[in-house]
Amino acid sequence: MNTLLIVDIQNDFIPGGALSVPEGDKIIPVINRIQEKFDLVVATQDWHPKNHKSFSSNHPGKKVFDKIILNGIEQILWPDHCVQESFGAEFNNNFSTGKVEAIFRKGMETEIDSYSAFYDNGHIKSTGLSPYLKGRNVDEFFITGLAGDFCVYYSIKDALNEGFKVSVIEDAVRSIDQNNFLIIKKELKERGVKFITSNQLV
Ligand code: VGL
Ligand code: ZN
Repeated sequence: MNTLLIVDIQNDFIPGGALSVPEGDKIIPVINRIQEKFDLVVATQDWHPKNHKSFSSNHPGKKVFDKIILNGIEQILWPDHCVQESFGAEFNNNFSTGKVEAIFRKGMETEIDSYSAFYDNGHIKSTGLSPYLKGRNVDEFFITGLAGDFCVYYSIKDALNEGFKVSVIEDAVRSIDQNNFLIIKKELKERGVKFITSNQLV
């Protein structure tokens, strides 16, 4: 089963959004174009309650991008983003979702953040994505989306631990910090992750 995972193509991660990823909009036409090459397309959505503890606004005296320890785990404090049922949490209108068979939401527990499509950052709660993919006989998948240095990266690490093989479609990924992504790329390549461009898909 040729499978594509599309991470967080939501208004808040697109330029103009609350936590915008530089050039985040540029990957949408690529993602739209390649979906027809896949038998199974799955997407994720960051989906926070308004009182989520990853928001600096819920920590008086703290600023956006400050780091704190939240329930024993290092946490970057973000601007309010992807609040449930807000415009910012909606998929961007230019993103074609017709082929998306299932949507996995994450980040709903107020006390813990959840970057990965598979587990929260403390590995306490599963989203159900791993058993879903295994139930569809998927043992490898391609990944695209936002942000390369957070949700895409954490999703890949969890996927490797779950035994999946992963290929990153690099022209369909953008990061909050491109330098971070280059460091991540080196680490993931050493762990067997392939990096390709969309024109290499058959
Ligand atoms: C993300 C930071 C906070 C992401 C989500 O989708 O990469 N980053 N929430
Ligand atoms: Zn988030």
